[in-house]
Amino acid sequence: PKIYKSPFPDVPVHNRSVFTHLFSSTDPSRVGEWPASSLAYVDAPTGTTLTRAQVKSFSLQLARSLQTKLQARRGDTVLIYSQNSLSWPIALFGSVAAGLRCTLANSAYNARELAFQYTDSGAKILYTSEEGIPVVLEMFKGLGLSLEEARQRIIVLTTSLHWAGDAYVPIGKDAKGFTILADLLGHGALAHEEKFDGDLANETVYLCYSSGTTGKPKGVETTHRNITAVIGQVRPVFPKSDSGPDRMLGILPFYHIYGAVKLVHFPLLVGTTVYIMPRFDPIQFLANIQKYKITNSLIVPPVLVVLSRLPQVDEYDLSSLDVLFSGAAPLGAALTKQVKKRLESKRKNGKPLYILQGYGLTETSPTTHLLEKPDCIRKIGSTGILLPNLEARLVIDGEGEGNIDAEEGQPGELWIRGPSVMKGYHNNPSATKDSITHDGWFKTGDIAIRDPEGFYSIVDRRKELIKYKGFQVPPAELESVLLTHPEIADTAVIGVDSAKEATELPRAYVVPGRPELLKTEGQKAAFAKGVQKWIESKVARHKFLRGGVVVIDAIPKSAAGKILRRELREAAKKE
Ligand code: AYL
Repeated sequence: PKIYKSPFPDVPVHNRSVFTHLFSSTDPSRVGEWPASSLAYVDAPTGTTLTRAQVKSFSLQLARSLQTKLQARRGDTVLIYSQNSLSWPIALFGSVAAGLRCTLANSAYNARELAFQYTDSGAKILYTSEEGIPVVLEMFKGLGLSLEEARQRIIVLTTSLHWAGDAYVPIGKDAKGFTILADLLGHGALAHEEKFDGDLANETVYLCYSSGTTGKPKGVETTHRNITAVIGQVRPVFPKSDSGPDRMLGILPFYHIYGAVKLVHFPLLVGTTVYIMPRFDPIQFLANIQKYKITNSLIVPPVLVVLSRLPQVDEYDLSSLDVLFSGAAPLGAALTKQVKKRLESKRKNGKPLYILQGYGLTETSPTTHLLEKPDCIRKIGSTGILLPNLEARLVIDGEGEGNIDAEEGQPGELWIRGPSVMKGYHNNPSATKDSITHDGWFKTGDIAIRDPEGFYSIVDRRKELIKYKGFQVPPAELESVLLTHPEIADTAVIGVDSAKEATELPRAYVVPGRPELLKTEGQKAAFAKGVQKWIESKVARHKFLRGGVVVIDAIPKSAAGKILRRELREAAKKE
């Protein structure tokens, strides 16, 4: 095979747990490499801060209560269901310090979606924000638990809190009758994280959900080594600002591996402060950049659309901004240029704005490729170079002759090997076997081209996955929901491109159960609208059928009964 190696020298891969790697130090005035009093996270709306020492201390306090009050044991799984907040990293690192694995759920999930992940991951304890309580209670009710039983499993992450002297004071809506995070702090602390005498580095620490190349979401087993490796691999390549320490604006959701690694873990390693926003809001985004003199932010392509159009962009001083880093979906060169020009033209300091790109997957923890500052114009549109310690192949299907490596410069399916590739899919050996070869190559399902200088571009997707604004929308899941509609006989879901919003939009093709009732175009359109509305009561927002519902006579399928998505996609492109 034709194996491409990273042009960067390998970085050391440690045999350590996530908690020890990030928080231990021989110097008591430091947490990891950084001063204990340095700010780790700041709540952007209120300005409340958490130092590195506080994150470590609160985590060890929580870890103790998880063990003594909630009887959590090493290997147990906890689920985090909350938008970003200062409490979020404490919940995560406290659980990790107690030896638990964390499964991270989309905070927009409804009770059905949450129940799937809670059950599939084998979680017991569940963290939720106040807003999430009704959904969580509905879920537990559906699982047959009494209110009392449900309460014993819930920890409420009050969304705002402040630090007053020695006390951690939550402010927030009423969560009476529930254990809140603050109740579990201040009852002593573990002296160090829970010990383990097994192969800790190879133990699963996180379970994010991804549909992979096909089917429904699956738990991705991310190990301690995956995480400590990937943050080390990113470190030498990730852009730094020229003007001193970076201040990062955190808008990506922490429950997605992109946010969890780049906003929660990586900043602790490299000494950055993260200004946390509960969710993306365009005006707050601009206001916070100005207020906190933000130097960089990780985004998804639709954020650039907002920055290219929003009139208020001109009202804020964004001159501190050094880097906007896009990932999770394709980013066009034209949009990149437009935003760069608009933001730079307003600057009096003449500083360039770097709009960079990265690529990765939940299964690769996630980043595998990054574009560096000096290449931002020269290689615009490229997702960058392979990170240290990684190897890549570009493979084409040899039609019966097995897998053949593409010629140099030709497209092929990107395969990745290295220490940041997941252990496998949780409880799903067959999906694991389909996606990781016996010699450790992970098949991404993306089609890429590598130029002679080693820059990769993603040109197509082989897998059925749809991406709405960076969020995964597994068509198989929407199809199974649609098939529960009494008037739908068959269905297929694909993504259609929206250049305007820089995203794909999920679209359903549906075969009506009683076609004789839909004779006129008007009747069909009304039926389609009805289905589009109906799905909104069944799934989280990012899965809404924004690309429309199309009534057709039959779904194109192969002889084996597989949906021919490519045919539908090609037809949609011609519209
Ligand atoms: P998942 N260009 C095109 N497609 C992309 C890109 C990109 N830059 N990044 C991700 N994708 C698609 O698991 C691709 O189809 O992880 C890939 O298989 O939600 C799929 O998204 C994976 O989706 C970074 C930059 C992480 C990006 C990421 C993406 C994590 C998304 C770290 O630095």
